[in-house]
Amino acid sequence: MVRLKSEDINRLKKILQENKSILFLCHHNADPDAIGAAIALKYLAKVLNKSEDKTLVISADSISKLSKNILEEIGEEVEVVQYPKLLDVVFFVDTSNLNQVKVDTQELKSSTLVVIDHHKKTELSELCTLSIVDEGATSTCEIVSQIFREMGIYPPRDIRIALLCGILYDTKHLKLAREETFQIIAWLIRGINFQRILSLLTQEMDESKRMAHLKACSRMELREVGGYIVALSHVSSFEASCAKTIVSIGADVAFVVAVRKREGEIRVSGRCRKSLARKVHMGELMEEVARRLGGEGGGHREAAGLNARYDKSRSKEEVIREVLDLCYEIFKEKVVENSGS
Ligand SMILES: [Mn+2]
Repeated sequence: MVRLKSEDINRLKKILQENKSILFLCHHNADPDAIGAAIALKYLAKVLNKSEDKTLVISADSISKLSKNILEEIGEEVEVVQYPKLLDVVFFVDTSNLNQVKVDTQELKSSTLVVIDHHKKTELSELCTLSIVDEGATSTCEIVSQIFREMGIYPPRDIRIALLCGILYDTKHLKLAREETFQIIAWLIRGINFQRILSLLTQEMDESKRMAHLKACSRMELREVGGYIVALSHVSSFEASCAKTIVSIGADVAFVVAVRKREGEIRVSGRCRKSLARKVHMGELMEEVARRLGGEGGGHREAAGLNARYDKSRSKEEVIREVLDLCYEIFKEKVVENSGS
């Protein structure tokens, strides 16, 4: 079961009942899990607060293609904007870190903050009045579905479609599902065609993404440490997808850097095989690399990332080299640290 404290459920209910101006904020490039959970939470706010003049807004600085499919299917709207207007209550949905959103952090101080997420807890939780974070849950949609169950509210079909899409997406079409994931799905799916959900989550890969994968592979450098194959590469975008692809074709761990000159930003994505994730936590590793780069990072055991500022006076090549070396060095430290255990 998703571990929800009844005290947290009651506090959530109270926040939704007592406020009529709520922003549901999704992370950058909001995926179906973030969007599904935000849509469902917005619905929950709508049913719990009966006042006529409510302002309930879902916002993200960008949303993924699949998320657009889902929004179109169920006729829901999301505000796509950077630095959204903050409302009395701000929910961080499927978001563990302030770096994953573009918000005015000063202005945040005057809102009541809530985080609902399944990533590793960060200091964002401490800023929030209410934090419902379960690292064991496979998706934020699984947590939100459980909230509905515990409140005794059965969501309408469109909301259940959105939640199912989020669960299916984050479990990689159920490959990562747990027993309780299936229980939640059985509860949600009444009258819904499962193949329809799968088709909403299917799309042709963009040419630009295919190109990024190919470039990441052709630029790849391989190193070995402790019997593990470490792949290092760089692209200008799709770094997460590239890292995932490199692991899928044979590396034990992949670090892919993207330096974005225009945004003045360095992004790194790290992925590793499941067997290696038992030894090295990529989220912790990325947190450590980020600390050295003066940025912020984190994530799951097998997949993690970081953002840091890019000093424009330095060449891109030099920065890429330095960041990849740093990832490799810290990975090596972690492997050596854990090899005795
Ligand atoms: Mn998620």
